Amino acid sequence: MKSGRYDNQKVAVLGAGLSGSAAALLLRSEGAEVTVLDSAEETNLLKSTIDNLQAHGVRVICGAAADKDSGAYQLAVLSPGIDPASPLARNFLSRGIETIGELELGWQFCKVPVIAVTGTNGKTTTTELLAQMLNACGQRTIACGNIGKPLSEVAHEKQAFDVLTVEVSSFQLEAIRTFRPSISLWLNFAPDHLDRYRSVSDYRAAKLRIFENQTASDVSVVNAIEKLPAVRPRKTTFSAYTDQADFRVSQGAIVYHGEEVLRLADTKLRGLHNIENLMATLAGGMARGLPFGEMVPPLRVYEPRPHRCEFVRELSGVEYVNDSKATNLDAVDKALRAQSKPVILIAGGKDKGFSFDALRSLVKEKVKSTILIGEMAESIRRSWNGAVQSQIANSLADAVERAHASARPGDMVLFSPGTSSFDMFKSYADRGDQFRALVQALPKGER
Ligand code: UMA
Repeated sequence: MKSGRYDNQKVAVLGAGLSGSAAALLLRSEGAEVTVLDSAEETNLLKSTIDNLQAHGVRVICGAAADKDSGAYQLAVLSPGIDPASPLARNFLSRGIETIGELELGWQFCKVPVIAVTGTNGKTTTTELLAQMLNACGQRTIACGNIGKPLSEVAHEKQAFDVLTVEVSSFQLEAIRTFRPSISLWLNFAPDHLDRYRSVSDYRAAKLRIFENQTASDVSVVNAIEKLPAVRPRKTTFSAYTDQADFRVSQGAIVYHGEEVLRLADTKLRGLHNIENLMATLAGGMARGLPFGEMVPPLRVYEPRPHRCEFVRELSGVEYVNDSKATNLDAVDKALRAQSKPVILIAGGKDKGFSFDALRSLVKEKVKSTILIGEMAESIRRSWNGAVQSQIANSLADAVERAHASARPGDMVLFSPGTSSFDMFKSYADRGDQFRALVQALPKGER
């Protein structure tokens, strides 16, 4: 084997998901002796992943043995979904083993500049918008990171890029050391992930690390409404809510310092939150030296991704909308504000440590009735008691049937859960796919 940066080092990779698998293969190609540890029993992990790791000479330890492993390692690489307080991570941290996140590992092997996109909502849309726009403008890039393809995987590949467009989550930023994007995008911030963080300020502090290693020669693109601490990189601001920003909205268009850049009616994206995603994308492209004239055409043709206020079907005058990607209250807030029709809201899911109280007045204003599902159903009913009529469904299928039975022509059935899906589904995408299939299967003309 050729010599690599981690030759003969013993490295533990925690987690055998997408990040862990990519990190292990990268480290292996750099000469490390790699052990992947995962708390789940082997039968619950993807056989193809384990087989592939073993075929590359990676040792895999699963289940209780992983949590208690006492091997000597020089470094541990943490997958983002693993809480540092979990038994698996604590076993390494308490022994003083140097631990970095998968994002940090991938960064150490990046040969081209990185644009990093964070925010509570809109990260995936903006990362995709940016990547599509940059490619259309001749700057070769790929959308990676939290969006699905780990940075360690991209850094390992031979494909030539000019820049990498990386969606970064708080979980990933939490475990960086030298990660330094040339351009950082801070879209917005709202409470989330309180099942992992002790407080909202801990969650915010993890996200703020995006700026930590940036210097005055880098650029930050930030939402003007956010009260961020002073940061070193040059700043470009945007907002759909104030005029005190470099990019703002005026007379149905995105405007930069008085110059009209993009008419909103010319894009396929709707809602103020999406306008901000477009502004951040334009600011990111500007920091890459692109003129507006080149950036605008690809933004006009961009189609929104599924599960984000996705129109599914109209049946007997009722619109069905899949917003399964709404995994926090801020996302439901934005989805509701974008609607003008009376809404029958299907919400609920895993208990992430926050209550739905904050949505109470908006729900009272916009929602005709709610149908609640999952672990949080009862608690949401209590939060909205007296503001709206609620019923609890015992499955998503039951919820869709109840919505269909109660909706009247002119109504909208909005599936915007407000929390994560893992109590009943594999992911938000699985949850949204199931909702779409249930709605498509509703019979015409029956109620
Ligand atoms: N595991 C343990 N011990 C634990 C917890 C988990 O061993 O205590 C194991 C699980 O058994 C599993 C593995 O860890 O085998 C999973 O690791 P992971 O949760 O980090 O999942 P990956 O497959 O590596 O996916 C991660 C991101 N997941 C999370 O942050 C939860 C993916 O983001 C990302 O696309 C992928 O890396 C590639 O970069 C998903 C996500 O939900 C979409 N992100 C959150 C969000 O957007 O809100 C932050």
